[in-house]
Amino acid sequence: MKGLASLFILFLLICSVFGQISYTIPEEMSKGSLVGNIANDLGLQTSRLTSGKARIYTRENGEYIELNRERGVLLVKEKIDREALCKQTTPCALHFQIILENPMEFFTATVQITDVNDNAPTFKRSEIHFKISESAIVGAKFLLEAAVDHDVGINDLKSYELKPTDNFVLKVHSSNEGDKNVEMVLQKPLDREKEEEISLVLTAVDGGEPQMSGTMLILITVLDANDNAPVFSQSTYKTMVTENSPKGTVIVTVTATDADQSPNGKIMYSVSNTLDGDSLMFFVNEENGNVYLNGKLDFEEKKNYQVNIIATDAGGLTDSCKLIVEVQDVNDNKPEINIMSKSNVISEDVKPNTIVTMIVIEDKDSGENGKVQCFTSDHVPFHLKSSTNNF
Ligand SMILES: [Ca+2]
Ligand SMILES: [Ca+2]
Ligand SMILES: [Ca+2]
Ligand SMILES: [Ca+2]
Repeated sequence: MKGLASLFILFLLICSVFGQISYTIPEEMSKGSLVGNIANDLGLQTSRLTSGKARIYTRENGEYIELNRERGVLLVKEKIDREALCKQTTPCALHFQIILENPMEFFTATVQITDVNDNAPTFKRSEIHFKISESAIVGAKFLLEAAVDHDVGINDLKSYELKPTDNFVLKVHSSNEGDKNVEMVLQKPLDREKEEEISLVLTAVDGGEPQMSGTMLILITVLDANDNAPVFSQSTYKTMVTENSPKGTVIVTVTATDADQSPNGKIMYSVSNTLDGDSLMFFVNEENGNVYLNGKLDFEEKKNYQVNIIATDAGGLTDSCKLIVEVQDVNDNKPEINIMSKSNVISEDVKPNTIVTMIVIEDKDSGENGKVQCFTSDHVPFHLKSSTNNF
């Protein structure tokens, strides 16, 4: 093959006429399109092309161009795709010879193929997923995928755009090899409680006319961090309980909420210990906040209780509320009669309204329940008279 080529070159050298012609056409021209009027440009008659059996000789590049001897023109024989022919190499050109016989002549022809913006920048994937903690710090970087544009020059990839820009900004680094490294950088902290799913669109545009673009969807799932403490719906709960309520009675339900996701938002309730032992009288269900009576109340002994109830999330953040329990009296005490002094013997001539005995009446209940009325039996020669309180 090499021998043949050398022979051919030698043969060409023997033919003493040299000429050179160059055309420039855009890629993707349809079959039959005019490349150039070669007869005119080389100063040849079309009859000479016919008689000389003018033909194209090419050793590579396939047969993209044909010679029409009758018209003396070069035509597109097969649609040319610059990208397939030259990839990223520029300039892109077809080189061939036009050979004539009788006498033998040859001309060197070059057809330069210019790029048309017929490729949009494309991403390998249509979407990309990230899971990012809401505690991620500002400046945290996330590598994205670079887009590829098969065109060259201004028709190649020009820039990127990321939208929306609420939380992230785009950083594009160009390496020495010409590759572009695309990153998104956190510029405003995420908040799962506000936005749990974020979608962004990365757009790559080229510099062609008209401009072409490609997009990639960026889906971000914001992972929860324990950045919210539980909050009680009321800072103080007040309730009234009758003193005869049995142990286990639900006296109130406290509620706290936590904006975080489970387990950071899972709340456990507890009664805070107190020095005076008040806390022992109540018990809270750690899951639902129901507060139960945990002992026997006695209004006469203690009329109100105050305890703190704590809500704790799984991460140890807390809130507390005050629970004030007022004990209500019930009539559970009989009046008690105590005789303070008595005269065992009364003279028959004693004068009316003489005090014969002193009685003290006591009822431990209060209010109406503690009010006492005293009566004597009918038909006795005595009557009751109240002096001071209870006497
Ligand atoms: Ca192109
Ligand atoms: Ca392009
Ligand atoms: Ca929390
Ligand atoms: Ca959170």
